[in-house]
Order: sequence, then C-alpha cells, then structure tokens
Amino acid sequence: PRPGVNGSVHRPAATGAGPGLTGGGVSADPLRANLALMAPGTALRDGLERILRGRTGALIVLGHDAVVESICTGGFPLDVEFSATRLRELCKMDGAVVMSSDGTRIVRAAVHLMPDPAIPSEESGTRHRTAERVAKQSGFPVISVSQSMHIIGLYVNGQRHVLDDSAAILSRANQALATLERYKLRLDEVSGTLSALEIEDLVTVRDAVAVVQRLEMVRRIADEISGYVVELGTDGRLLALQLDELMAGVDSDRTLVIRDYLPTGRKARTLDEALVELDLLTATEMIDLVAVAKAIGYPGASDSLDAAVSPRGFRLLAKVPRLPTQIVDRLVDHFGSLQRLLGATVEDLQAVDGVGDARARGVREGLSRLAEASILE
Ligand code: 3AT
Ligand code: 3AT
Ligand code: MN
Repeated sequence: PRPGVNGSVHRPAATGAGPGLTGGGVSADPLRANLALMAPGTALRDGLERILRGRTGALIVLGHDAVVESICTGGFPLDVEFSATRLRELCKMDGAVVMSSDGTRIVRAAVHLMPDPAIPSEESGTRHRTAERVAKQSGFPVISVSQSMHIIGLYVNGQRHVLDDSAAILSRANQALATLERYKLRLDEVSGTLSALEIEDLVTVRDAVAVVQRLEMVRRIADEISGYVVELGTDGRLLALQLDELMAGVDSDRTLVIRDYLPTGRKARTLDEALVELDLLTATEMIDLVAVAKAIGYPGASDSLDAAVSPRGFRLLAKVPRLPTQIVDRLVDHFGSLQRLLGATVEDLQAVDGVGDARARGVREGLSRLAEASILE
C-alpha cells in the first residue's frame, strides 16, 4: 500500500471541507501525512529549500511503480540513497526526479514525464501541469518547485497545496491558538455550570447541549492547529506543547458528556452516530443550539431545549481519582443516573462488581468532594 495515498489511477478530485471542519488525525488525512514528510526538519524539506535558494526549479514524483514507469521517458536510472544535496544537484538538470514512496531513495532523474493529456489540469506552466496530471494519474504525491514564482507546491489527492514558510504558518497558528484559548475559557465556564446543575438535578437540554457545542468548537479549532503543527515540523514544537496543554481532557469529556445525555427511545442514536452527526454540522449550524441538540438525537424544536434532563453520571465519575473506566461503566449501569449515585451509601456502592470497601469509600468521598466544590463555585 502507498503510504499517505488512498488513491488509485484516475481517482476523482477530493471534495473535502476546509481545514478544521472535518475530524480525523494525521494518518486519516493524506494531505497531512504528506505534509509531515516534507515539514521543516526533514531531509526532503532541506532539499527543497536548497532548490529554492539555488533558484532552480524541480519536479519530483514521490513514488515509483508500473504506472509511473509507463509515464517516464528519457533520463537515466539511478536508485541511490536519498540526500538533500543529491536532490538539489539532480534538480539542476531538466526533467523530473522520481523517488521511492518512502522518500529514502532516488530512483530516476532527468526524466521527461508524459502523463495522459486527457487528464484535466488547471495549471498553465508545463512543469505544474505535468505535476498535477502525474499526481492524478499515478495516485502518488508530486512536488513542483517553481523557478519563476519561487514556491513549493504539493499535488496530492486531487488537491494543490502551497508550502508556506514557517513564519507565515506560525502567525496563522498563533491567531488560531488565541481563539482556542478564548473558546477554552468559555468551555470551562459552561462545564462548571453544568456540573453545578447536575449536582442539584436542575439540568435542561440547553445546559447540556451548550457544553457539547463548546467542546465541538474547541475540537475544531484544535484540529486546525494540529494541521499547522504537522506542517511546521520541528518549527512547531512549542505550538504542539501549548496545544496539548489546552486540550488535555477535552476529547474524553466530549464522549463523556454525550454518553451522559444521549436520549433513549425510538429514535435514539449511538455514541458513534452522534459523533458523526456533530462532525457533519457546518460552522453556521454549530452556532445554533437546536441544531446541535438535534445532532445528538433530541427533537429539532426550539422549545425542546427547555426540557429537563438528568445525566447518567459518566462525566462526573470520570473526575473521581483512580477509578477505572470499566468500573465507571458498571456503576452507571447499576445506578442508572447521577442522582442515584449521589444518594448511594458505601454499602450500596459495594453491590457493584469490582467495587470493594476501599473503592466504595473512594467513590463516595470523590462524589461528595465534587458536590461541595461545585456548590462553592
Ligand atoms: P534548452 O536547450 O535549454 O532551451 P531543453 O531541451 O533543455 O531546452 P527544457 O526542458 O529546459 O528544454 O525546457 C525548456 C522549456 O521548453 C520549458 C517549456 O516552456 C518548453 N517545453 C519543453 N517541452 C515542451 C512541450 N512538450 N510543450 C510545450 N513546451 C515545452
Ligand atoms: P516555473 O514555474 O517557471 O518553474 P513552468 O510551469 O513555467 O515552471 P516551464 O515550461 O518553464 O514550466 O518548464 C520548466 C521546466 O520544467 C522544464 C523542465 O525541466 C521541467 N518540465 C516541464 N515539463 C516537464 C515534463 N513533462 N517532464 C519533466 N520535466 C518537465
Ligand atoms: Mn518557466
């Protein structure tokens, strides 16, 4: 299988949503996986920077198979180990360089590529037209370094991506990070309110959905920032640390709050279905609490937001120290709601499989402490 490429010959152009609007990590996104291969700090990026500095251009195919071979004419076979300096020297010649898909070897150089001219291309220069077509025909990523425009382009998965310098990406990333910090503050506010309401059993759909909405907004902006982290390579270390710190616990809270409030009944959704529906919401729908409520399975009417609901208790139990998730699941299963858990004695708690005297006391104390803390807020 080709790393980072899920395409086949002549695969249609992807019509993905913009960055941050879809879920998935680095490996799920072929563009991100390939951006990681040529991020600052990698040998490939070093070679590309050398080509830019030397004011020559380049056309580089990141993969070699029978399809690529059938497009190649002229040039000469090499099969040598990749190095940044070798790449730069070979790109001084006319024609393209073909590399192995893992980026470790240079297979051919000075090749004239002849992709199928019927493949549509929006580019005008012969280098970039060729790059776009070869990427579409072979399914492998293709890099073009423009001599006249001084930019590095990556053609992958039907998309063209221009590699920016780290300073430009960092400035965008820092803006996104500032937004994330604001969103996170607001999230902490609404989750604190929800905890207090849960203890008092005064939650409405609106309060629960507000937390889901804020968690989702935080997740989306964080996803955008992880894209920048990938693209920045070694220049993105500090950004990655800040992102990790801000996002600690957010992902688990997202599933916990949804598990707490997934409606039961005829039209009930599973957790995974709810997560998919949330992911599908557009940025405008995200602002609308009714749309968010609907995504997790509540009726899509505005008065339904005022209905009273009670949490199962997953989210608050997860805040009790040293409690394995298995036991949390069994406790919720046994008691059915947070209110019953709050009312349970140490003896009641021990009725649950795997909960002995010590653990029952731990849960009892943990819940009492949470109740006190949230009333003080
Ligand atoms: P020079 O002797 O350096 O002029 P060359 O054979 O080294 O020619 P290059 O690969 O440097 O050629 O290409 C130079 C330009 O020629 C690039 C492109 O604008 C034009 N060119 C090459 N092949 C084609 C083609 N098939 N169709 C249109 N333009 C082409
Ligand atoms: P610049 O943005 O000027 O670098 P361009 O799209 O204007 O690129 P040119 O027609 O000037 O492209 O061609 C520049 C070089 O690109 C010439 C040749 O070394 C390489 N090139 C163009 N087409 C092919 C091809 N089909 N196979 C291999 N190399 C090619
Ligand atoms: Mn040119």
